[in-house]
Amino acid sequence: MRVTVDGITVRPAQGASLLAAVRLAGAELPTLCHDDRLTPEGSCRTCLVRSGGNVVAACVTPAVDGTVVEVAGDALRALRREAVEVIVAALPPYALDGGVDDRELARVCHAMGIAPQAAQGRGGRGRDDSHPYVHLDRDLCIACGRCVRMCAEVQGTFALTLVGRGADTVVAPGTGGPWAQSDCVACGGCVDTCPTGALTEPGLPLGGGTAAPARTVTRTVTTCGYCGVGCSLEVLTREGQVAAVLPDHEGPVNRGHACVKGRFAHGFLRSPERLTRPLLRRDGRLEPVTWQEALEHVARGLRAAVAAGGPDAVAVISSARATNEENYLIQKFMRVAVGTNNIDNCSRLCHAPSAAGLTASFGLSGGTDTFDDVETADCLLLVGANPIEAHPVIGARLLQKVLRGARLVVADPRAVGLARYADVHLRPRPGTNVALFHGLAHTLWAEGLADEEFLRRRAGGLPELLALLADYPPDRVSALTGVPAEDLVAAARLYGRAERPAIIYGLGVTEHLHGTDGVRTLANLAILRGAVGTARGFGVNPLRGQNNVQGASDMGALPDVLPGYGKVTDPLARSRAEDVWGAPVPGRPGMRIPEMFAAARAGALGALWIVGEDVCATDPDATRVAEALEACPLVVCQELFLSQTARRADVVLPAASWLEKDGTFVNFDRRFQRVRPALAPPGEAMTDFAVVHALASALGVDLGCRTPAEALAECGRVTPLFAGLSHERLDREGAIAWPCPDPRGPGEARLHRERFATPDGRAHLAACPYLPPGENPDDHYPVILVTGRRWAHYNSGGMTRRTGNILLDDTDRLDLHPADAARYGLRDGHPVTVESRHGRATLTASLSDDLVPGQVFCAFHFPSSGVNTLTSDHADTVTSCPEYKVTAVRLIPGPAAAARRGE
Ligand SMILES: Nc1nc2c(c(=O)[nH]1)N[C@H]1C(S)=C(S)[C@@H](COP(=O)(O)OP(=O)(O)OC[C@H]3O[C@@H](n4cnc5c(=O)[nH]c(N)nc54)[C@H](O)[C@@H]3O)O[C@H]1N2
Ligand SMILES: Nc1nc2c(c(=O)[nH]1)N[C@H]1C(S)=C(S)[C@@H](COP(=O)(O)OP(=O)(O)OC[C@H]3O[C@@H](n4cnc5c(=O)[nH]c(N)nc54)[C@H](O)[C@@H]3O)O[C@H]1N2
Ligand SMILES: [Mo]
Repeated sequence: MRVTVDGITVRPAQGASLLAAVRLAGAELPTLCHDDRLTPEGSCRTCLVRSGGNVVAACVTPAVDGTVVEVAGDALRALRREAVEVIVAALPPYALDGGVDDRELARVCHAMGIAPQAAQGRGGRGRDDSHPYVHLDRDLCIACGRCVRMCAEVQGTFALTLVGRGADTVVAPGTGGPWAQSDCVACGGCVDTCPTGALTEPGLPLGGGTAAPARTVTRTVTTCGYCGVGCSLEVLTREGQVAAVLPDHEGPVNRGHACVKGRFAHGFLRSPERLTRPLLRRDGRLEPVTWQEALEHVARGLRAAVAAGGPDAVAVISSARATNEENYLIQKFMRVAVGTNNIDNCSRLCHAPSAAGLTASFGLSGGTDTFDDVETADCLLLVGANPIEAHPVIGARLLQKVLRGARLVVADPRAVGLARYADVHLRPRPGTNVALFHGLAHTLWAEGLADEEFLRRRAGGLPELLALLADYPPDRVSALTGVPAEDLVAAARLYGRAERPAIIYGLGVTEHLHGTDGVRTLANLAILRGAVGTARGFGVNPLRGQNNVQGASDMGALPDVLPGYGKVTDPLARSRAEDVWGAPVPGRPGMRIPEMFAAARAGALGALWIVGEDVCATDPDATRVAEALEACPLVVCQELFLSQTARRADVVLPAASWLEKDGTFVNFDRRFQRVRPALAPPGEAMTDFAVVHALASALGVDLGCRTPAEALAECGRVTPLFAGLSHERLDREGAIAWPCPDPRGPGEARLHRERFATPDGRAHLAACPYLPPGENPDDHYPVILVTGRRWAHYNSGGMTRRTGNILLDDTDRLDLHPADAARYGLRDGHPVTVESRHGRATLTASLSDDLVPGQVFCAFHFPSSGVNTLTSDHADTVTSCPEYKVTAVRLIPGPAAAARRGE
């Protein structure tokens, strides 16, 4: 297609607008209601051009072959200027004032020579400053609708609308009432796109998608340190403070979008509660000491532990919040300086079953495809994951996909998030996934929806699976899971008949007594359909949790594997590491997290070093965890805050956060991305990298790897998976997926295209029978408690509770069906005591139709409510991942003290 713009010929893509053609030609054409990410609206009349004899708004006029467009010319200029003058005249005088001169409107006015005095409106429509992060000045609203479209077309929350008529039209929350009480989830998209500053975040007056803030501001592009999505963020700092965090429009996963956590929840950085000095317990109290005293104390304690019980009397829980380079260094410290494999990370608590299950099925522990591919699927099977709240940027991308017509099957006991948009919503009883997946597999096979050619060429284990599936006809599965047989069949047909189906899943699959079986039997579905390792579907993809849980595991912060997943029991893998490290590597797998606690309680652990994990708040059966720490002679906790765990430690070391460190994270779809410091850590806090080095020095050990860049380079010499990666390359090229063996070759975002990474090159079907959960209700504990996440807080809440997010959500609620409320005498908004066989917690009852009777839900973001004293020590039989998703409880009206009195 050829279009001529003021005499210049350009070739825009099919379906492009005149505006796109004009931009291609490099002609100057202002816009106000336009944002490339949104459907054009043509309401501001700022982009008027002449085409085919008519004056048209370029943004809404499609380009057709041969179009001649006139942009320059005084008459057109005057028309456009008039349009802007009309808009500006209605605005209050401060609309074009100094502090706001970065906004698009101000820039357009400047370019057109419209003076600030042109703004002469009377204002008086008032502000809405009720929300902690999104403030509205109605007088600056020009009703361009960009915020409304952003909320609908990118975020998918549909929280905003335009109200009023004519010149009085203004944006407002669709629910009416103040912004703070609206459906807004504070992704910040509306603030970003607002061209006038009507919508701003408090602090820095920013607005306009391409806002160029004041010159005193420093910009740092880094990767978000909350969840595993891996959003690329641009951090603006001014005088040592974060002024704002904006989504990076080049971010490969987030593409200019973000969520309430990455975008706004940075207030914790300068919380007065931030740890700034090392603390040492003396006479029962934690007191500030110098780094030297603290490190010498730890070094003495480690030596004493080894002297008493050998190297295996020392253990570390490494942090999935920390960088790859830090995790690499910590595992090297344990293996080389201490001589033990006692290292684990919180992957144990979430996706260890994914690592085990995907490795058994396909040979590698990562998800099988890149999210960009997954998103092009025509049918999504979303299982036990709530990305709308837990991975909001992914949730938003998936939702848009569904709104554009992709079929959606959701399997989740709760009717939350994307379940509202599902073609079929399967609601299995918690803990019955394996039966559910067998039911789906049974139907795939029975209805001829399996890919027999793929199964013959590329898979193994079919006869065993078919023999097992005979026991899982829809009726029986319905009885086991509570899912109606017709829903099961409908879901199997959707997945089975789709051209390019994809499976995406979360903790609802893994955090069970048989979580690994869950992953494997879910993978069966993709194998049966030939929808993995082919172009006929997009495999099986876990939505990994923490910002760097994939990376912490990749770096070998696990008891049984070295960096790159070479087994510690494999002499070849060991010798490769030994060659690089110049030291022997112990060949016996170390302890997993629950084994560390058990060893401590048994008096067999002399020292436990905990880096960035609040085990006393987030590990299950928290009372027993506290007992373990109590019993361990030396507990070292490396933290940002005096967490529940730090309070019980003997030494507390103040750590830098993700906004204060240099390195890399690996996101949920295996992309390495750079992390860059935007600020210096407060007080004497140090990066985990520096702390490990300092501790090694205190023991007289030199770990090498002076810088994070050197650490990643060294890791690449230990394992071919990462050999092609370097900081320098990531700085140059941006995100790179592993496996990446070659510095000149690209990473492999799609796995298994030729052969699977299993020893025989085939995918392995798993014939594991359904087995019931570990926790089961009885007369005393008749209700099933499911635990999981809510959008405004993050895990222990240690960080998000110390930000404005606390104003969005200030308590741990127990969601329950009104029928259960009536049955147990509970009232909405009133305290409820939840008791399990293991502990007791006080929450606030919240009545909701999202739950079925007999099942209740809560998060664990407020440690003081004690949710993890309820959860049991039942754990996945293969990987020890806790059964967080099933706990039998009873419900008693009133707070715990009252409940006790009533006993
Ligand atoms: N806002 C926010 N985001 C987060 C986090 C956070 O704390 N807050 N944490 C991060 C971390 S560490 C992780 S691992 C991820 C987790 O992200 P998700 O895996 O999405 O999180 P969850 O809410 O724990 O669990 C997902 C769903 O599993 C469902 N479920 C429970 N039992 C079953 C079952 O038996 N079968 C099926 N099919 N479904 C079941 C629950 O109802 C729940 O909706 O989120 C990350 N992102
Ligand atoms: N009931 C229930 N419990 C659960 C779950 C559930 O679904 N239900 N989910 C589990 C899952 S999936 C996970 S991943 C765990 C998460 O549990 P945790 O890992 O314990 O939780 P977080 O709050 O993410 O972070 C832990 C601590 O790390 C600190 N921190 C942050 N960044 C850094 C850093 O760079 N360096 C250092 N040294 N410290 C840092 C924070 O201050 C915080 O106190 O919770 C688990 N617990
Ligand atoms: Mo997690």
